[in-house]
Amino acid sequence: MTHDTDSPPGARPRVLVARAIFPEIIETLRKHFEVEDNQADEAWSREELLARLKGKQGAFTTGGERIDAEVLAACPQLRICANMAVGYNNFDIQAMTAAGVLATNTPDVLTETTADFGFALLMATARRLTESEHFLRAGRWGKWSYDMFAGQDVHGSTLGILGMGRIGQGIARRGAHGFGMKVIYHNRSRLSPELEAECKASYVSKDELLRRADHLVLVLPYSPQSHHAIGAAEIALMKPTATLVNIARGGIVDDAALAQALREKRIFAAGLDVFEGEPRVHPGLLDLPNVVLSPHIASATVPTRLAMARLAADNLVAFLVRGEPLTPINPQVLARA
Ligand code: 8YV
Repeated sequence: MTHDTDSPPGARPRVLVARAIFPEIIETLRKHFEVEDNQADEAWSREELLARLKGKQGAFTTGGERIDAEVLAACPQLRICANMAVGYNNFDIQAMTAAGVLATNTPDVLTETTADFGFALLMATARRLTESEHFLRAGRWGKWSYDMFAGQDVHGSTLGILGMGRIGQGIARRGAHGFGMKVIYHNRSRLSPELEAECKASYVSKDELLRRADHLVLVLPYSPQSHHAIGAAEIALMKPTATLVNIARGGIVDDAALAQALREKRIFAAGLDVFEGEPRVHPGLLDLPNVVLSPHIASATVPTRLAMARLAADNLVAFLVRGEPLTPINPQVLARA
């Protein structure tokens, strides 16, 4: 598809930055583009986003901006959306490819940081860290007792991983090499024998994963196929002593079913960094002691967030200036350009 270009020849491309971001990243973008940014970080409604995106060739997005056929039809000049996230379920890739709009994401730069956090959440969940801290802060610690905040062991236990991409492999390595865990996984495709050996991970069916895991970590991408991949029926297969950790996307777990299972102690505990409909959190989760909650921060370290922002910005420059994006999701668009 050819793109409308109502800018005069030689004019600098126009780029919209949808959310507040490191000022130095805005400075980089301003060296190459006319930039409209949102440093005030006021939430733009969809109508406002659409209005601001009109006439822009590039967009710097986060997981919160939905780019779909409606947006693409309204913005025929748009050529690239650079997502500051590895996940891109906010993009309708099929519609973007059909419209000749390139999509990029930020793989690799957040893998280890996100795997660290997944492990931290697993540990906090198994060892009841936040629940016990709340107890202490509330002045309720009066005496030692043999079963006070007794949790589940992490070392030597069976670690189940659903979704075995880069982050899943990072978690597997931490579990196998650092904590002597037995690692089992399920994924759409099986890893190569070399990678399985490196991660010390064995491939199993999803049912076997649910039945055997002492700690189950979800690291799969969200799609209509993975919607409610963990619901009441799946939770029913898990051990009553098991923990469930979700650092993938809200919507992969049926939060209502999980809240009920946790309330009835059908599994031991859960650690959740992502939620259906976030930043709203299912009210049934909020008053439960056996769930550790965090506000979608698995990639949030200063160096990693900077690296993600830099890669998103570099994708805009590399594509709009040189025609060569660094981490394209739909490179078919390039062949047609
Ligand atoms: C982002 C994430 O912070 O990379 C991802 O897929 O979920 C997080 O690292 C979030 O999507 C905002 O862009």
